[in-house]
Amino acid sequence: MFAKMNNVFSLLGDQFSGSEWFPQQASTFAKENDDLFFAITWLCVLFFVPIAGCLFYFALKYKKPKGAKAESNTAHNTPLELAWSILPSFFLVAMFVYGAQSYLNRRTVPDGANEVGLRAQMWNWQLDYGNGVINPELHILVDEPTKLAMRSTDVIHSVFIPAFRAKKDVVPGRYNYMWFEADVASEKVSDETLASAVKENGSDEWDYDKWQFTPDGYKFFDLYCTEYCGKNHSIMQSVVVVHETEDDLNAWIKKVSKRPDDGSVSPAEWGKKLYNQRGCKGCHSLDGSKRVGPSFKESYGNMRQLTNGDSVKADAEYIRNSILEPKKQIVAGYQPVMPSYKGQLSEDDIASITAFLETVSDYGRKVGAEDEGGSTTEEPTEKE
Ligand code: HEC
Ligand SMILES: [Cu+2]
Repeated sequence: MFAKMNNVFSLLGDQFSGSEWFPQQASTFAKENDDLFFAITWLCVLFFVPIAGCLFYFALKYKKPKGAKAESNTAHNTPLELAWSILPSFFLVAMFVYGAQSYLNRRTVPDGANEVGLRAQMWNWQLDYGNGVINPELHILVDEPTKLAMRSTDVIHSVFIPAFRAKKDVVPGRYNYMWFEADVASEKVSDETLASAVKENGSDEWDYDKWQFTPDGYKFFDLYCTEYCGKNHSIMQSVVVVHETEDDLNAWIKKVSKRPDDGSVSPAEWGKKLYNQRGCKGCHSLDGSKRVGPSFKESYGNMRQLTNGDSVKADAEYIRNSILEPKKQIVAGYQPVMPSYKGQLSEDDIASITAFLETVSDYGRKVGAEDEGGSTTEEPTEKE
């Protein structure tokens, strides 16, 4: 009977799950999810309309004039009452069975699923592809199950990929997981389109909203945080790229894994990329404004007042320590909330970030411009 009902649900769902209502269906869960949702919705409408209709009809029909005596009516109709109790209960049981089946399916990861680590933190996503390769974008394979092994470093976040109809909370202090199987691959835009977008976008942060494809030229699905997690919750977004072949996926992983050996990307450029991609940006501005942490405009080369009363110069060593063991030296006026990046950034990454910080600090290389005959700048320590 349930198999038959399934067809009915699917048919009902098909009629009403117009693509204008919901985002594209791009995973094996999507159709089942939408069918069930619309079937239940329309079933409820089907019951609601006659019930509400009768309510109004009887209210009017049996309306008594003011002052009339109310009379009790205990007559009842057993077959009628049995019918309207038992018949709807079949629908309720069916809803439960299909809902439970669907839920259990989502909690049971198929054997051999590809695993990607996910770390949520205020306010960004870090996807871990193993071997120290971490990137804010989620890249997976089409027609293969992917399992996300998820954790949070601070508060409760929630992963939501609307096109996959997949959503799960990420809770600090425990591992959680989810899985899905994408069945629509991301298209790649033409090389010309990509080249002109890269040129127009400039070297800085990539504008995903504007281009609707990634800096590597892939169209993407959205990934959101859907659990309010603080001030910048709304920018806690990323993208999912579905690759057609394993070679294509591996080529991408290789490309983002580290600074190219050929020297085509300078340490400072790489450092800037990491600043944008690895969550630093959410807490550290470049323009002097105070976010959760101090602005990088006043970090490198500046004298730092610590909460324990010490005063240290923010040199390369200090910056390295700040990144690997942020809780050891806390800058006065800030909370010890920076997560450690131990094991997440290579030595070259840290050196690159340091090089980048040097270029953006008022106390860094800008000042060093003197040496190259540039305009004379004040002594770093005199600036406030
Ligand atoms: C959740 C917010 C948060 C994130 C994300 C974060 N930081 Fe921090 N960071 C802080 C706070 C708060 C401080 C000041 C307190 C302290 O010293 O720990 C700080 C301090 C620092 C300092 C010392 C700055 C100074 O002027 O003394 C450096 C360097 C630094 N962070 C680098 C980074 C880098 C690099 C990243 C990214 C890879 C990063 N931070 C990510 C919050 C954050
Ligand atoms: Cu969040």
